[in-house]
Amino acid sequence: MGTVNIKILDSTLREGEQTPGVYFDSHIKLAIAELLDEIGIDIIETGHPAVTDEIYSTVKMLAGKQFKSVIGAHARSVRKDIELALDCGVGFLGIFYCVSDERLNGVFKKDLQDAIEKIVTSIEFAKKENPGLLIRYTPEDTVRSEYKNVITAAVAAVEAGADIISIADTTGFMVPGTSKNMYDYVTRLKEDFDKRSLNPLIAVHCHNDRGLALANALDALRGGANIIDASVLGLGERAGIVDLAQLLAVLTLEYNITGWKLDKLSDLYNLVSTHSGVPVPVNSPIVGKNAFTHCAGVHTHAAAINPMHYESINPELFGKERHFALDHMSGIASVRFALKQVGISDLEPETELLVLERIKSIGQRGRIVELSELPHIVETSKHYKRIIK
Ligand code: HCA
Ligand code: CU
Repeated sequence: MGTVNIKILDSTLREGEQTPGVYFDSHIKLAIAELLDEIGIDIIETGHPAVTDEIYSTVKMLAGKQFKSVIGAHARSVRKDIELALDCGVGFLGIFYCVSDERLNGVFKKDLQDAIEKIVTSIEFAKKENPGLLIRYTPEDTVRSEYKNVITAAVAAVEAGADIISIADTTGFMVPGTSKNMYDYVTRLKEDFDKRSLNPLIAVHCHNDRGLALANALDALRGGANIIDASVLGLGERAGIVDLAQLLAVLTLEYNITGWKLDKLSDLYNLVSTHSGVPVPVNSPIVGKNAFTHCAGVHTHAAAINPMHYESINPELFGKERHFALDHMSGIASVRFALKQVGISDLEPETELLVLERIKSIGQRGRIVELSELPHIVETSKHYKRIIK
């Protein structure tokens, strides 16, 4: 794959806090933002200042830091929300409003023209107050709304001063390769802007209800999207959104995008996991405990000779180490590899076999042998005598 120009927006502090029960204290938000900045994230969406005083103060505090990342806030299309966000001194403002007839008529008792008026007034006001502000407009639930409503509102938003239009798959409805896919959506939207000589950046916000958030985001990228939203652990409403570590991994490996400090991802995930109470799944790509751990004897034997037999991602790229799990599946290659890791190299072959036997026996009882146990297992094996032949 060739090189692409893509920006990453992290929404752990905004969308991520919409995970039921998740709230990050101000100082934890600061610690998370520092890591996101260090990793090299382009835009950090830090919250919706109109929600509480504490969120307002935290957004303002983060906007005042000398980060390389642009600090962003979220706002409804209402004057009060926008004033609060402007007051925080953010460099990015995400404004959202729905455009589907059903939602407008059913929930807001308004029509599309009313909605567009609100959107345009909000954007014009924000741009006038701060001409350097990066403004994104999102037609909420974009992909399930009438396309003619989306394009009408989006064109009005860009003409009013919006720099970015975000395509929100608010309910994780899209499926690559079917008639409802992000590639076609982005392509069509870009063509329609082109026809009007408008050229906003296109962002995509993909929810994970069908487990396809990352696949949809990559499909959108292929269609020419410029910004992808993600969050740590994919946190967000319901099944969440695109997982940040997985996104950065794919972009690094397949699109030759460099410059991110990928070795900081584990610290970031541990921090967010601790303070959100959401565990990092053991089988999570890149950051999961098992992500670079080989288990079955056949695998460990081949991987000990050359890891690439059973790996398509080098753990070192993420500051991680390869492990061989010690359990009932282990073979002698796993044992030798693990012994080397704990600095034991001169064992008699018979003792090695005894160590393997012990490990398999413990594994059969449903437990993994930790590396730290190994020296003690070796020691007891050295003293083990087979008295029944
Ligand atoms: C929300 C919905 C949103 C908005 C995305 C955006 C979505 O939480 O209000 O403003 O770009 O998924 O549509 O997260
Ligand atoms: Cu969302």
